[in-house]
Amino acid sequence: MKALGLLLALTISSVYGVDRNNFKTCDQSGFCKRLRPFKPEKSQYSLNLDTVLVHGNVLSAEVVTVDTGAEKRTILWHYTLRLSALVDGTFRVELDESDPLYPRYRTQLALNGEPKPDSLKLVSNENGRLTLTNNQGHKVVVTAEPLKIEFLDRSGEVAVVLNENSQLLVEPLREDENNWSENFKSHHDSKPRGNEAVSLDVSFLDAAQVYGIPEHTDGFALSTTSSGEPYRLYNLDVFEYELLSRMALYGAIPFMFAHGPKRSAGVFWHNSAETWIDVVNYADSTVVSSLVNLVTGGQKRRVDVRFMSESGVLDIFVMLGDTPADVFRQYTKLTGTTPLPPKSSLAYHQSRWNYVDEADVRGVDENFDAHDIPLDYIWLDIEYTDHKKYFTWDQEKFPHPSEMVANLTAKGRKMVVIVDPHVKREAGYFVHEDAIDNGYYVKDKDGKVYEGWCWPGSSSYMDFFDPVVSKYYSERYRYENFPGTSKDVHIWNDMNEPSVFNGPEITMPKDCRHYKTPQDGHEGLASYWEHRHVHNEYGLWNIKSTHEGMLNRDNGKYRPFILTRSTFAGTQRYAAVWTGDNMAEWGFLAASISMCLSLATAGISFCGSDVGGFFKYPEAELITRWYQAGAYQPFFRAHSHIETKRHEPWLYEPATTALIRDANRRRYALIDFWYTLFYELSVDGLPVMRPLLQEYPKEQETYTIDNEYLLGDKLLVRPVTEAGVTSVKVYLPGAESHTLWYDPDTYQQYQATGYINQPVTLSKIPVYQRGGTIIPRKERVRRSSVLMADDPYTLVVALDANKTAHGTLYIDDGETYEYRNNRYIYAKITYEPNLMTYTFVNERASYPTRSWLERIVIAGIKTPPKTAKLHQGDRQVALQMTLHRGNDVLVVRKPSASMAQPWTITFTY
Ligand code: NBV
Repeated sequence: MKALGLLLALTISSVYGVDRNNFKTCDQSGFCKRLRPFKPEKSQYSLNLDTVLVHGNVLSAEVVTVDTGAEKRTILWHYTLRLSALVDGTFRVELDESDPLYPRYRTQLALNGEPKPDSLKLVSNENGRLTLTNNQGHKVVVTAEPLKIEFLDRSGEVAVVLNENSQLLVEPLREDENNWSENFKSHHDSKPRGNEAVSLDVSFLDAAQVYGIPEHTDGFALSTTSSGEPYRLYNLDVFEYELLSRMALYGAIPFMFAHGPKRSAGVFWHNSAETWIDVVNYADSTVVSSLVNLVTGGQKRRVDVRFMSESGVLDIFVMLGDTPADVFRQYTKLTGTTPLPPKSSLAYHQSRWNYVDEADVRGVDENFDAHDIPLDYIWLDIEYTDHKKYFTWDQEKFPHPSEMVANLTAKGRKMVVIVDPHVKREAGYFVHEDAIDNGYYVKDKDGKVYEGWCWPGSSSYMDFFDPVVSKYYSERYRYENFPGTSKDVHIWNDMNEPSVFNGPEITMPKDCRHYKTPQDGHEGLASYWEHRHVHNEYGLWNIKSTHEGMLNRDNGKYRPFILTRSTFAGTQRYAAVWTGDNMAEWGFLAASISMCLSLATAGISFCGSDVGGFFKYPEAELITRWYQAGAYQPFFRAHSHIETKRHEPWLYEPATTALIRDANRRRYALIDFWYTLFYELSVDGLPVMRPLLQEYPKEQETYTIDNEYLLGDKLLVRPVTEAGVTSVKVYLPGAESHTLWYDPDTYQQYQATGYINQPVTLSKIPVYQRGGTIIPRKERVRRSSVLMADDPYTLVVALDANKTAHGTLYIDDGETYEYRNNRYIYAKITYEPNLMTYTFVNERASYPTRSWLERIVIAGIKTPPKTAKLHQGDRQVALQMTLHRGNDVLVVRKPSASMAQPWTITFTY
């Protein structure tokens, strides 16, 4: 009964919208309420200059808090400060108690290994100030009393300041008789260790805006929080989440960057506990001018932020830019980048809660063929399992999973199945029995197995923090343990915030206990971590274990594809992400852009939203626009709620189906472009889906644009997110550098002039190829991307004002790690009026692709060449050319060069 009631509450609501009562405001979150008003005139923290030691790349010193109210200097508490210089202009500041009562939690999985050191030199120690430099020409000035740390850019200007507003705080752990417990609704948090919050203010000088700290539905540029709630980072399953909100959502990535005409800078708050962040942008009209004058002397370009976390050590990375791209690179240096995904995962995915049985799956698969719409993956949601027991199948509805999968793979298609982290507590269910027998579950505050309520009913949760549990869980993905799966069955980890229907804020109680590596002398409270310390990285432990399992099931041969809902810093190393349970409303289509942009800058490029919306039924225009947008977003999947009317592409009027087909075909024609972008992401960590300010950091109009974006530095995309419009405003950046933009369908050329009104019809959204770029296309769209592997290429050369262009192309087998053994091609393609070249960046690498060059389209040509000749090995062939449009588009026909070898084409005039 209880289950049914909950299910009804979760699935049926006449009025859509979040139930805010389920989630804490800052005032209802003990530490946020306690810390937010903390704005002392003077910081209590001061550095003891006699203790300063600089060794290697680290400065260490004792920091004490002094009672600023007392007549005599009274020391309250002792801390240890570490300031380290890391490569590429990154610094790290750590502050922990010198002798804590219990060790404080240090986030474990966010960093991709130990950060690489730079040198740190102490240049001077005078008048209570230490000046240090790294190898890159940055300076750090540490003022001892009160403690303040200033980071100077290469030109000697202060870029970032820590503790300028005296909000540094590390609450010492105390042995106390006090009862620290807190209540929220009917939930009690015993808080056995008492208060242990950490907080720090960060000032970004000369900044026009700050961005990041996903996941929120607020815009890409963050807003001033003084008159409302702070931004909250706490992974939560927020049912029917709302737009333009700073409430917590599924993901929590404590990375933020600031940008202004002078420079960019970033910070990474390395903490996995519940975190709230205040923002004051002095340029906002909501900030009273007396405050602006007081703090900035009337200088409006400055943003102050403040991080407040419930527990952990204070650990912050400061990234000194200079440009947005520099900061993104610095951040992914720390937390890792996205490894190359299976190529097919960049194609189109069809999902629904649920495709109900094997016949249903077959029907969906066949309908895509019948309607000539390409498709790579069909997804199965929770109903495929035997009563929500993951790693099993419903024997009645899915009696032949292997055959079902084989039927798909025969067409070059694949499958994704869901595996949630909650485990059904049912006698006889092997996962549960193993977990009980071996103590694999997370424990409650009293050390007994924690029991929550989720889809299967009574559930418990794997404690992935224990390496034995992670290994056990990863082994569930072995083919022999999960019959019906194969290398072509990939995994969706949902509900991994974790979602607990009857828990506080629909998640796990904070006083639950997790495994901690045993250490001598660590007993009682020191022998486990509380869920409070680790909450935001729980999902990351879940997908890490899944990833390991998927790698091992093939002895490391094939690349796994995983989709996760919960995110933390570092998620990009394992999984793609989607924006969760959105709604079939125009606002959610728009939000998919700002949310994915924010995630992309925080390292997670592989992002998309449920195309068409999860809740509610999308009318024809909305679903059309959503497919058109999704086709240009990294993760492209339609998905919907179990109770919505089915809305697969062929269930609309033929005209709408045709528009959807066209949108999908556009994606497939560009599949090699996408794959190349993801290869480049795996190497440089830079966003695939880019905010305009990344490529045009000096253009101030770009600072708040979040309804259009760039794919790499090549395509500009402006999805239509408004109903019934016949034109949209588009910003074409690059006026100063005389940038040209081309419509990829008509090759019409646009000069960058800032905003234009672009007429639109229902047939497509505005997309522009930047002049100076070359983009690979495959014009023969087939029913899946795999079937297009050997197809020929068209290269679209869009000329810049100097009549030149360049591009890249990545080719490999699309699914294995053989590229690590040099079995790939990464080609540089350049065009100059006399010469076009296709050369391999890594000459030792090769791949025997059967693809060939079918056509070159050169747009923006003024003087057409008279002859063109292909040179490949010993072959020389005169090529035919035709002129099109107003004679400014040249097509070089059938060069027929093999793409497995370099080639050149010479032109004469
Ligand atoms: O597994 C069912 C759904 C899934 O379809 C959706 O994509 C997830 O975000 N899941 C959430 C569970 C609860 C939905 C109300």
